[in-house]
Amino acid sequence: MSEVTFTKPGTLTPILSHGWDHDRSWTLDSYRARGGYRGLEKALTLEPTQITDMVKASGLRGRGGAGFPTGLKWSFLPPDDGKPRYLVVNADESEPGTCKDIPLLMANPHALIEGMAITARAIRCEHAFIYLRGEVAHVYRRLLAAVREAEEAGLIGQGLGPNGDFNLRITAHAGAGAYICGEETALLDSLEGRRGHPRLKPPFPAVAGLYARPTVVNNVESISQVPGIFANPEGWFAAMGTEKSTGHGFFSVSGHVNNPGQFEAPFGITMRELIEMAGGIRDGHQLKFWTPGGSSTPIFTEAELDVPLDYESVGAAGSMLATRALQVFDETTSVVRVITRWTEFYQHESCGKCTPCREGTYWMKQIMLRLEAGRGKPGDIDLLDEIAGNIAGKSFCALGDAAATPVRSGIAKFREEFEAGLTTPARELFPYEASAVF
Ligand code: L3W
Ligand code: SF4
Repeated sequence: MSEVTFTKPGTLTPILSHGWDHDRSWTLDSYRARGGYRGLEKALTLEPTQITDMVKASGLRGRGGAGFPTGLKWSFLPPDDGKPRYLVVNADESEPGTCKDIPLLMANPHALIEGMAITARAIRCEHAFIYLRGEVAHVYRRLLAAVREAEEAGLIGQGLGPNGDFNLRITAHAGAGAYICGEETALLDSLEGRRGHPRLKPPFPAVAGLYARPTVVNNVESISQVPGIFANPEGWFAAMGTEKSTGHGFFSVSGHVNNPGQFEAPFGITMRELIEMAGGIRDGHQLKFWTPGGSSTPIFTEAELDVPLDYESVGAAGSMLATRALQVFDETTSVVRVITRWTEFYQHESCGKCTPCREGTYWMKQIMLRLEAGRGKPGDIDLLDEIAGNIAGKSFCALGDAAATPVRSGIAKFREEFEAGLTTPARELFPYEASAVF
């Protein structure tokens, strides 16, 4: 099989995606042939605090959306009292446009298992969980097979390591397909067998998480990055990316480009470069808007194409890097239609626990549907903006903010299209056939 090649060598960094096109890349044999499990071998010779310190020094930040420093999160766990403490991997990938963890799990599940073993060693955990999005039965089967392979090869299990004191059991659990279960505390409720509702924080999971015990919750990509930090020379990870957003990650380019896909690159790459690597905007069309981090982040336009894609620069430009779900929309797209679909999604996924989100997402949906149909009422746009303003910052968890964000950002950047929705249906201004990608 050929190596992965890219149009711009040196700009992309196929590390986690290295070998994705190898025959049966997901097997233990293939992973080991690519150097897999060398990081764990090294980590097992270190003290837990040394492992955490190395992850801190790497600058690795959470890849699930918030970008919280990974090593710092591990260090929040209270001292070991001999009772259980847990690692939970958040594999409930569901944010619209976010599609990096599932291909990673399919092509390279052992990177996650090795990363879990190193993390477990660092936080002195003997039972770790993977909470997987419920709809992806094929990924669940692959994960179960990979965990079994690692057990049979003696990489995880009981009495392992140079001193025979490394014990780890991994349980993969499939959820039931609720977006809210990607919120870390709702995930923990769901894993405990309850309905997934966010918990009040603090206490953070690091102090009282699964079964009220200290728990680290990290995203699939975050944990899959850990082996590389130990298998490579010191400073390797921190040398990539920018000063505060170190390393590399997946940039998932979807929508109106010629070759959508996963592009693994150092932080600080720009959208202009990524669109070029994705074969450009589809032929004969121009960029209209894009999302830097999925549907929950303020939208960008051509003006932000050269913003370095790192947490600080995207934040300074008025949005969030979040999950690096870069959805591209060309001039055939109705902003109102896209935001209506996202609003329907958030309304459907709202868990109903708090009033601003439960009621507000429903009202926003009603207005967005009217505007999409060209039957908006006078005052609808200001009302919509006001409702979104009453959800953002006033809801119990981040889903409320997420629902309000695209609405407010759409009105701010494309108000004329919302105004057109008072009289003209989106399907007349932007025929669906013209904007469809597939
Ligand atoms: C201990 C403290 N731990 C913070 C931990 C906290 C969590 C992490 C980040 O949301 C974002 C959200 C979405 N002691 C701590 C502490 N922690 N202070 O640090 O916490 P937080 O609250 O900033 O973020 P979060 O609740 O984890 C994640 C955004 O991502 N997002 C992502 C969506 C992605 C999906 C998907 O499909 N993968 O849903 C999109 O925008 O809005 O801002 O672990 O415990 N003092
Ligand atoms: Fe549930 Fe929405 Fe409130 Fe979050 S913001 S707790 S999803 S109702």
